[in-house]
Amino acid sequence: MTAPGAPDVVRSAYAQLAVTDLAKARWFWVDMLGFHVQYEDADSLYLRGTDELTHHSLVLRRGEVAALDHLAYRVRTPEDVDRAEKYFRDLGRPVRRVPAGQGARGVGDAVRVIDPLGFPVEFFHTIERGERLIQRYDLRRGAEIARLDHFNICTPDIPAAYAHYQNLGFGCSETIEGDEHELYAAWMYRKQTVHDVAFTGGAGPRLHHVGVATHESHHVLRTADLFGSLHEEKHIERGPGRHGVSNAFYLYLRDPDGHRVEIYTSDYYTGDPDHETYRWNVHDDRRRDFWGNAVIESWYKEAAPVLDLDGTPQPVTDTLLDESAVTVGADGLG
Ligand code: 4SX
Ligand code: FE2
Ligand code: CA
Repeated sequence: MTAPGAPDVVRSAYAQLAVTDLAKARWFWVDMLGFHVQYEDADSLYLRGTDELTHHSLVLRRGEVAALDHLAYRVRTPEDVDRAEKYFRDLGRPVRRVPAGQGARGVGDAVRVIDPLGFPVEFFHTIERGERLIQRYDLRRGAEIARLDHFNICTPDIPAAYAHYQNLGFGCSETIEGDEHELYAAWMYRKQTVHDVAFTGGAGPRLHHVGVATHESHHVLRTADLFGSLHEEKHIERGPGRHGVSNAFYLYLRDPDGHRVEIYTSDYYTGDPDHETYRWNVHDDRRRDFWGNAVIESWYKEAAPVLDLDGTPQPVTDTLLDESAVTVGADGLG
């Protein structure tokens, strides 16, 4: 249940990543994935998918270290920005108001916080519109990215992450649980898809991946073929495959800085008010790949550091999961 005073979150809206080489990042995200460049200068790239009408869903900015600068959620009304400010202040968290023009380009009045899980998160309502590109087939290329779908974050305390997002009014579509219903992972949403955010157990706060949607499974396969053809197959980390959780068709890639992106398509509608959580047992080998293919270790272990509100990398707390968890499979690894 939504906590009193919590802001009304619409959806996961954009991620801002620090990258060490903007030209290399441009090759990966624009040339290979097909993101549309909405704005660029010497220090930043503002990107969106073809279905998005808002100014950007991904900001890449030049930085000394590869890291997550912040995640951003859009809220329902301008008053929800004020609500977010008060909500996180009352939780005793670091909070900073970011007036229009001082934060990300195109974004209006916003608030940035370090949330209880240690993540830098922005809440905004107002954002500039982009030209409609939905039927600009002539502009499509590479993976033909349509929109941002979700964030996946690493945190050592999955029940705490679940509670925090439940307080923000998020529903839970699916979980991975142990035999005693210990929570190993959860997928939570505001928009009517499987998720806006999911949690991977492990040292945190770290960004596991950004999930971006393409329309059809053949776009996912084509993306893998493109990297193979150019002998850039080192960027392919996991897949293509079919997830158990979410039923999506997927491919995980690593960008030139090691930031992980998931090309994701064909999950399902979760908007009914009585939508029930679907629970996977951690011993079910179909949970993460429906065909039972093993998940490569780097996928469980590697993730990006996150910055604080001043742009300094934050310390990472190790996993709370104990040794016994390792025996049930990779979901128990730190
Ligand atoms: O690997 S999982 O099948 O658990 C999975 C991972 C399902 C959906 C996702 O978006 C994801 O990143
Ligand atoms: Fe994902
Ligand atoms: Ca590989």
